[in-house]
Amino acid sequence: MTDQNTDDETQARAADSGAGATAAFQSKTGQGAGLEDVTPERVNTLATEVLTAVHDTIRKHKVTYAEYDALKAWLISVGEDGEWPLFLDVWVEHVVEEVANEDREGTKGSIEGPYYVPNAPELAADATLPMREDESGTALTFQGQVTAVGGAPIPGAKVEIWQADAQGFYSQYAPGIPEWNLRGTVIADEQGRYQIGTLQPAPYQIPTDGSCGKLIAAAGWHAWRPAHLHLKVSAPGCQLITTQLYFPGDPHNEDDIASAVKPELMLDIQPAESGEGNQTTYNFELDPA
Ligand code: MBD
Ligand code: FE
Repeated sequence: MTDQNTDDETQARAADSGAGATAAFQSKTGQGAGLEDVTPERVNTLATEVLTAVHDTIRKHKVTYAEYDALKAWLISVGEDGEWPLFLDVWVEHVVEEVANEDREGTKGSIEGPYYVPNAPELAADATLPMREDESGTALTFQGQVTAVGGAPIPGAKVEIWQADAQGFYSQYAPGIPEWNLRGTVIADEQGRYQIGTLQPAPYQIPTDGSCGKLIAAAGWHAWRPAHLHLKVSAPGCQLITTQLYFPGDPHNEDDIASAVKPELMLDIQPAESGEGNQTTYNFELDPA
């Protein structure tokens, strides 16, 4: 297939990210992925409705055998490329997240995506994320407070953060990056506060050289997500929230390929008081468990 993006310095590759994301998902869930926990009634209802929607689409658009075979070939290739996690997280997860979090009052959620790794190194409340000595990018101090809904501070809340570097690459999903680069588990102080030194991530283009890229090219879409920070914020007695934060002015805030931007998740970026780079404050409010 053709690779639309020739700038491979700043382009994630399917081979580097797909297999790793599939292996990580399988080690999280086991191969069976919980199907045994879903009742036959539920499987019957959902599988029947999804298949009926497919049948209706075929009738409505008079889908041909050529199109059916193209679909079959593409579905096979998604698995071969290890891109089922990427495909599902980009085009489906946002609705699962919407439903899962519809009753929350605290901080809005957003999708986890395929690149979370549990158990990143624990860091103190005032910390710098692990990064290379010559890590490039604009310095960013990310600070704030974790409270319960209503405002009570949560001492020792856990703030897990992971992000792409200034070239748009995630550690463990691109070659040559130290294992825990730009990943950390920050433990908030006794007032629930944290101050995290990091760098502004680049906008992220999902791999264009694999099956998801093939779909994007065939449909005439684009492959971009806006720059974002990923977070999981949690504390005993509270519901964990998985979310993302975004940077004002990013051209892809309006057309995120993963449909995961919400206005409540926009950062307010200011020049750093220290004079170096930028700073931003974002507070998290956790719903009770
Ligand atoms: C990402 O960085 C991401 O956050 C999602 C949801 C999908 C692909 C790449
Ligand atoms: Fe991401």
